[in-house]
Amino acid sequence: MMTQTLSPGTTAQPHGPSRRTFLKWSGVAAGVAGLAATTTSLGTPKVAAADAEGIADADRTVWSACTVNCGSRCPLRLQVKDGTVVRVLPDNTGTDELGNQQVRACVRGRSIRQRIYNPDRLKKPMKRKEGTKRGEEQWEEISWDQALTEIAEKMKDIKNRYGNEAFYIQYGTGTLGAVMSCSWPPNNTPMARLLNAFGGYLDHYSDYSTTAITQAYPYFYGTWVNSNSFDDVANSKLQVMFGNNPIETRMSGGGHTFVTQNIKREHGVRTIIIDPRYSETSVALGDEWVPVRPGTDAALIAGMIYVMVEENLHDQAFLDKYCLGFDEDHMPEGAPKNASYRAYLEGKGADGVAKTPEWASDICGVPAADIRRLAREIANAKPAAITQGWGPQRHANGENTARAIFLLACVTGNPGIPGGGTGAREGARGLGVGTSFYSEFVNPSNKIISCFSWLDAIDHGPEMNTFNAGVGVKPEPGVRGLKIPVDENMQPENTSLEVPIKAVFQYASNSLVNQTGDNNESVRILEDESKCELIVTTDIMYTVSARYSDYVLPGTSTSEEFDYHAGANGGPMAYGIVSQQAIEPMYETKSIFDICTELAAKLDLEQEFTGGKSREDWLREAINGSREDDPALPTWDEWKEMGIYRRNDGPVITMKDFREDPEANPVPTPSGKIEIYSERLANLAKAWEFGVFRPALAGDVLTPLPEFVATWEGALEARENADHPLQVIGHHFKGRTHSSYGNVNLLKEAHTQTAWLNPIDAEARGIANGDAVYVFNERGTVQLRALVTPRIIPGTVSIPQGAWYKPLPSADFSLPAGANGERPVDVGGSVNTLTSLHPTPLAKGLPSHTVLAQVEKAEKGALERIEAAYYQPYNADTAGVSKED
Ligand SMILES: Nc1nc2c(c(=O)[nH]1)N[C@H]1C(S)=C(S)[C@@H](COP(=O)(O)OP(=O)(O)OC[C@H]3O[C@@H](n4cnc5c(=O)[nH]c(N)nc54)[C@H](O)[C@@H]3O)O[C@H]1N2
Ligand SMILES: Nc1nc2c(c(=O)[nH]1)N[C@H]1C(S)=C(S)[C@@H](COP(=O)(O)OP(=O)(O)OC[C@H]3O[C@@H](n4cnc5c(=O)[nH]c(N)nc54)[C@H](O)[C@@H]3O)O[C@H]1N2
Ligand code: SF4
Ligand SMILES: [Mo]
Repeated sequence: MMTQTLSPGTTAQPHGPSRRTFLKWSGVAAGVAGLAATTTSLGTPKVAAADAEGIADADRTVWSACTVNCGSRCPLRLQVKDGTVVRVLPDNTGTDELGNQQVRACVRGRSIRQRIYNPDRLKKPMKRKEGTKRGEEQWEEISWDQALTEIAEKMKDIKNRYGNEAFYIQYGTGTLGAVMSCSWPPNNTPMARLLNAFGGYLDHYSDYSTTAITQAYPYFYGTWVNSNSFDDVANSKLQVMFGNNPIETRMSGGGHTFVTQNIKREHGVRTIIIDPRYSETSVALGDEWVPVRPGTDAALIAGMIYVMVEENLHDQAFLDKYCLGFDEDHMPEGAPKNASYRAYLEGKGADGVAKTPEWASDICGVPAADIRRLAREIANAKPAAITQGWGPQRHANGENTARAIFLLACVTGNPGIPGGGTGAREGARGLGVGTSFYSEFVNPSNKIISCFSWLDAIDHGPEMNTFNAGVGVKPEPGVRGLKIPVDENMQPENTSLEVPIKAVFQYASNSLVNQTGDNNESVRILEDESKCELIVTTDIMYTVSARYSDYVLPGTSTSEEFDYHAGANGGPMAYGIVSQQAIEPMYETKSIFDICTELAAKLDLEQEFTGGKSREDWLREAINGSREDDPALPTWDEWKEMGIYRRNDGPVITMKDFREDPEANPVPTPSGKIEIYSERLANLAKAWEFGVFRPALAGDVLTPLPEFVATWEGALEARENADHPLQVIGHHFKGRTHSSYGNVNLLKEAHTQTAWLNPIDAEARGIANGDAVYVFNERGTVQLRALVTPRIIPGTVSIPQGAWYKPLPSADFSLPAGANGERPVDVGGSVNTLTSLHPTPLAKGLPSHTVLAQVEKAEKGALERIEAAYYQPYNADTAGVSKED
């Protein structure tokens, strides 16, 4: 295949849904003069007429924020009239200058009214009716008092029978951008404070974003490091992005989008994007797109480094001074012979294969001549900013891919200098606002599992330990990831779980079903209530995950609360937002602070939970207290007025101290150097067990070097698998933040859920742009529209992740041969209907972008069915709700 450069104009667009035209509707509404706002329980209040500065006779304009987990964080000015949000205005402070920029909300934040006033909003506490199964959606509306009394009783009972390590706080990022309503990390959530007072809970390490890379870091750089910030690319001769798509994943106008485009415009730095897709970032910033098969970056990198070494273009001085493991002269004592990266390249290692560009090309799909050319260009551009997004590591053996990209930055001598970088994701400036609310109680349990292991811990917790499932002990505060203690000979120690997870608390999370993986299998495990006995979900929406819960508690949204939100923009600007409550809590919703306070009272822990302070007391204290370390910060009262506070702290140059003096400032690896060969990984590899709970698969291996590993359902298996020959990835998508905003019709119309398919693959299957297709494997089947586009490498399909799982009985479909008729058909198009729960080897993390499947054109009439389901609310009113009052 050719390395190609596309212009955005060549993208074919499928026909959008035609049943309703929300965009047209909103266009008309905006042209009408005067104000009319009415709230109904179903649907957004209708608003007419507003100019850029909003509606003239609104009662007030309130600083609020969009705080979902897109990695940006945007202030919103909500105009309120008669207790209703009638208009959403963007930031009107700051300038167009880098470091002082306006933080303009993206298309999602601007449509937040459609989330506040959404038909899916949860209104009252609900309980699964006695005698019905999880997922049957037979709900009883109950009072808050009854809900919290029953939950407290069940908690006491579970604690008596299993102890505190049977309690789990589910991964959830819907409000991670808040302080008092924070949803992640678990130990920074109100529920954690309550559970700590109650005796503790089983914690998790890492996150769904970065499980593999988080565990790759300790064995390479010793700890998590960022790369330099994007504004420092002004000092670079070349920018290389591996699976990094900030234009779509950091969409805020004040954020990475602004910074990257500003630098590109001002400095014209040549930018190479390595991605299976011609991403939005390729469109906006890319000078060259290098289409790579998913999961094969480590092979591409080995091929490039082979050329660099062959032509002596690598930075040997950097490798000698700062790294261990590149060549045989720089290995830890006691390492076997020919275990260095150079030996691996030269075919002297265990596999006996030289990592020539031809070898790499066969795996990754980039022509050998291009690999040679890219190797020369990247090595000769001094300095070069090499970054990775988190797509490359969200794969089976993504740990090695992450380390391979770090390695490329090291071989070219880039860490620790302006214009260079570490090969990690870009750094950013932040403000140090913190609260003691979450640190007053320490979790009495020291055990920790991977964020992705909770279904295993429900299913077979007491059999899990460090070696077979990555159970670990908590690292020191401030350190991310898993700690595996080692003895004096650097041999790992084993830690076991004692009890299964029996109670799951899920807040601002749709990870019970939609966001974890293998939706159908997740449902199967959750349906067995002898396993997990209590599932409590607090959300603003009636989500897929709510459907499989025992108690569903209606939460308030950001517009119904006040809070602090830390911002990050990939550049020199540090900022934070103080939001104000714009409207009264809708229906019977409550904030998570109030829910936990009332639950604490039922457990006789109210005083411990609140510490005798109100939510506002805690927040005021957090902000005013942070001024002791950083006196430039505004006071709580000042910040409430100004909404957003920003300042220019200059570019981030990561590992500068280490670069300047590695003896005085060693990295926290055992050797104090960057470890290209990791002795700890070599030792772990001997102790690690695969195949205990599920069959061991290709790629389940720990290697001391950042080698390419051929994995299950990877690019090489795709060739052998006649039934499921296509690789499937699920990129993060502008229409949603995961599943959040996934039920906003305006956004659904503007950004239709489609499966990206290359014309070569489409033609071979008789599929035209806009056709309805099945995408299926043995784990499940989705039905959605095809987007036939040269913007994706042949052999790969991308289904944007986060769409709402909508399973329908497969008997109602004409399933293609080879699809699993035992499982339903998901007409919502959730890529997690296809993904696997098989964890990555070291981190036990998400392999979300490692999937094989087949695509076939769907039967006549399928398009109509998809359209019918597309805008249908998921709401509880359509489920079997019995109302007591
Ligand atoms: N609009 C929007 N923005 C978001 C989110 C969202 O849902 N919507 N989610 C937010 C969150 S929580 C996170 S963690 C981040 C996620 O940010 P990322 O993890 O960086 O996002 P992805 O889309 O998974 O991957 C980035 C790119 O990697 C590519 N890719 C996939 N596999 C490979 C591979 O093997 N090699 C290479 N070189 N590229 C590969 C994808 O095509 C994609 O373009 O985004 C955040 N921002
Ligand atoms: N296949 C595949 N799966 C993936 C990924 C992938 O790339 N591919 N990416 C993974 C990543 S990186 C992540 S971070 C996870 C994200 O997974 P989740 O953290 O589960 O993210 P969301 O789906 O956005 O769910 C957030 C929930 O919070 C709720 N919420 C939003 N705002 C509020 C609020 O103000 N109050 C309350 N009470 N609730 C609120 C929303 O309604 C929503 O149900 O998904 C992961 N899943
Ligand atoms: S989704 Fe992200 S970029 Fe968009 S408004 Fe919200 S915080 Fe800002
Ligand atoms: Mo994420």
